[in-house]
Amino acid sequence: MSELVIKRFDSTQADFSEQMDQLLAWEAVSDDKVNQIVNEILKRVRAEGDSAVVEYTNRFDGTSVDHLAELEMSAERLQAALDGLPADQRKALEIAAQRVQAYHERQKGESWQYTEADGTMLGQKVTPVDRVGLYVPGGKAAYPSSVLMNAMPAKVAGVKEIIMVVPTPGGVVNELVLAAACLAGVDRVFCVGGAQAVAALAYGTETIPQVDKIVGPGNIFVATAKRAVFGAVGIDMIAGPSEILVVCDGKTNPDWVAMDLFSQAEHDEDAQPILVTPDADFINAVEQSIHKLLPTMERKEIIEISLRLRAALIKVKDLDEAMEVANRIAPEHLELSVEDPESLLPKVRHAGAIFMGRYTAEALGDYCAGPNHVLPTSGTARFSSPLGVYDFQKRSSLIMFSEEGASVMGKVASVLARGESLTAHARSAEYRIKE
Ligand code: HSO
Ligand code: ZN
Repeated sequence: MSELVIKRFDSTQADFSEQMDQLLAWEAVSDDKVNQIVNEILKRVRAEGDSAVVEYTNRFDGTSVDHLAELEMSAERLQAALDGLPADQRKALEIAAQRVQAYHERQKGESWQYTEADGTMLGQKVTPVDRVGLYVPGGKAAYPSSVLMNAMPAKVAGVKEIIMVVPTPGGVVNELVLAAACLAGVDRVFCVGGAQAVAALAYGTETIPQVDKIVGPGNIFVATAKRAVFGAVGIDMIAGPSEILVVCDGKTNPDWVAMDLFSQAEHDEDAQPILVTPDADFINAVEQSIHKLLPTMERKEIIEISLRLRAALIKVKDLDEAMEVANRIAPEHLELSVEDPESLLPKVRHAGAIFMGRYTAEALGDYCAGPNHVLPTSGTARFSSPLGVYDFQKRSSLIMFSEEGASVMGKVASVLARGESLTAHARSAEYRIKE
């Protein structure tokens, strides 16, 4: 392959703004062929249930089962996966789970109500989603940490049942994924994947129960299926490739910054690692570190493509301008690798997660800091938030009028209803007006 060249930008260049647009251009793939295949799968699973799921799973994952029940992992099997982990893995998973739980406990929304002078009561009642489906990818992106990050907030919210689906191509089961599912309190696990798994969760089959919301990442077939079943069930966000933006004052060890950029680049050839700094020499230093460290990386092929395609080293005037660039990009992960991160914090408006100070490697957030690692990507941090307990809670409005309140507000409602020519509304309200 040709020499690795990483794009460099300078905010003083006249076309800096257009260059940024190009850098950030990311088309969420939507493919007619994929849509067609997915629609066919959804239709068949909806109509035929178990037998269609079995057929697709045998075809795509190379299994040979007669009944879907054969693809369910028993509770004992999940426990055995947890018990079979090497001690250090188990300990690390437990510490991570504890910290994720403690963090998410604080996110729990509570019901509230208040009473007006005439005795009328208003409020909001918070309830969990009843049943959640958790999609876990097989193969290259099977992350036990993601099982924790998706399942624990649902648990904390009080979701009664979590049904996990995970493809096991060639019958290969990821023990760490099962162990994480056990630890997080996942109720049932089926070894099915793809659009057929999403369809089964959305519509229910004889064996797989219908859920109310489907969360978790997946390939283009899974993402397309999730989009298609939205409405019949809730879904979480559709995640794009991982991103990291490091804002640095030039005083962090350049090897650390290079490795932080690698840490997201290694997820995916399409991942986007960006450095923004006012220090031109530091850009050179980080680039040197990149060239020095890249050959030592296990996933160097993936990292290199990500660096080549989507990375950028951006020189700005000062840290204030760095924050403007960061807000424009609205990155999934924002590292403030500076002396005084607290002074920059008020300037951050759009970021999925903010990692403050030189010691705060983004990787800690991926595993064990406590906050969720399912974060808005592709600039969607402008309007959305990390996956959280609130995604598994719903709110119902509470209204209880006193006789007095019904009379006073009945007059108001009546006027408004007649303005809309809705006389049943008006008369319903008027019945309650006291003479
Ligand atoms: N950084 C990923 C999450 C993850 N990292 C899982 C390691 N394992 C989300 O962007
Ligand atoms: Zn990661």
